[in-house]
Amino acid sequence: MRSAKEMGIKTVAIYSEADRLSPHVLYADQAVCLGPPPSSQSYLLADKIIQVCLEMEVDAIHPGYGFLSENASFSKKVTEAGLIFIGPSPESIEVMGSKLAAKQAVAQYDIPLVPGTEEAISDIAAAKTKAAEIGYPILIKASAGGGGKGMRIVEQEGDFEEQMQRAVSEAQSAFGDGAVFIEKYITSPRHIEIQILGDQHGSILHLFERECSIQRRHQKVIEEAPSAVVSPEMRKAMGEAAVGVAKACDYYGAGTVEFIVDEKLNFYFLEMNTRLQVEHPVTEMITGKDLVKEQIRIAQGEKLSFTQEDLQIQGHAIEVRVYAEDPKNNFLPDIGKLQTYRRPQGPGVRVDDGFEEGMDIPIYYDPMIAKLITYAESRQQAIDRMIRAIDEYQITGIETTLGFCRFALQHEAFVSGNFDTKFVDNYFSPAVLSPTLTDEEEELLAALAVEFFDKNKKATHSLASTAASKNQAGNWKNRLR
Ligand code: MV4
Repeated sequence: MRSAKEMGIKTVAIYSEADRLSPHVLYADQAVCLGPPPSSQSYLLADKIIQVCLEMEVDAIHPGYGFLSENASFSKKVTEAGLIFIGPSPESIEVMGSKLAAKQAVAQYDIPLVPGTEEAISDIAAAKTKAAEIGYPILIKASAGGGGKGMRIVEQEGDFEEQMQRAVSEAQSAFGDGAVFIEKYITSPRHIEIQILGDQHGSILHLFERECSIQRRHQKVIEEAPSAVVSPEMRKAMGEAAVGVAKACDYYGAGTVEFIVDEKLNFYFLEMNTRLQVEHPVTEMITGKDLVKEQIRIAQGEKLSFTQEDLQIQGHAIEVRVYAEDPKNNFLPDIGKLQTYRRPQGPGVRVDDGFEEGMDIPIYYDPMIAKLITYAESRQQAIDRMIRAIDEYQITGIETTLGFCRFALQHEAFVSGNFDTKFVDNYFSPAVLSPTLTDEEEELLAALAVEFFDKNKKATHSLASTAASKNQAGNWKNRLR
């Protein structure tokens, strides 16, 4: 909406009853309530949304991310209603929504793929032969899956049949499509993706990579651009491969081509996301391009106003996702009221969020409450700035993943760039968030406690025994370093 406003375009927000006072509702020129909080009764009501748009005489729909943003039938209905869908064609969405169709579409384009089958497995004996050829461990994936859903690792031949049967029945019940295929399992990959922009006149460009390896259970936690391990040559090769993937489905709009990268820095195409992604701000920071404005211009039928050669990486950007989850309690969603909510500020800090102080975090949607982005000249400066911004962020009333992100950003593996998608499994445990004190620090705290005891009994109690004071001690310890 900010991008639209800068372009002189008026906006209409749609919202559910849970979001009546959300910033996006107050920011828009007009707002319409769709219905009760559950998304099945509000944000997923394709026909109702289109009907509202026709009544309000809007020109175009920006589908955001999540909800209906990658729904081919929605985008088709939007167009058929005479409205503009700010995104790719229904055909592109459809092809990339099927992992097998995507693999087949890119087959003529010389795109590196993980060794595996190009077609759905129908004959278990033949698949077993193929798996032996590829070598174990292998991964069974659901064609209709994505984002880690419907995957099964098979460590050895003896487990193949059983795992295959499970994968097929899981895919059938979860996606209504039992098609599965197999790939060599890359044990500890990095996740690196390329941002694409294509216009409706056949030009497709890439806006370099984002590294998204720091994730937990397929939920990204930290993203950055550029990647610490991608050389200019590798960037060029990945960029060209990504443009090839986009060409293979006649892509237009903003999109992301996802690769996994093995420890030898070989990269393989995995899937394409046919929407603007959550982590797009890091690309905006390093390229100076407003991706939402570009999406709108493309949807209006304009040609891209720049070439591949015009694009350059300037500086380094990092994004951390702030979830209302408790990292000390297995990342359980933590609902409640935002008692205190003060954003960090200052040079190179951007906050994209959806709440204000005093608001309740609803239970109905994704627990992500904000994205905190920092930008600086170098990677290390962007890290330092992010730690500074995390320390400035004041959130009380709910637990968040900020402390967990702080831990990750300071970790030697992150700082050196030597990490992969196993980072959280390898290094995180709740104990790292409650640092134990040195003897000297404990003595100091004890002395302080005695001092307070003399003055005020209540203060002693709160200093020595509440969880809050433990956190204080943790912060204080960090400051000593
Ligand atoms: C893989 C893989 C290893 N080998 N494919 C997970 C999300 C989905 N987009 C594909 N995923 C993976 N596919 C092969 N052949 C490992 C993953 C994977 C992963 C990929 C990217 C980011 C995080 C991940 C976490 C676990 C597994």
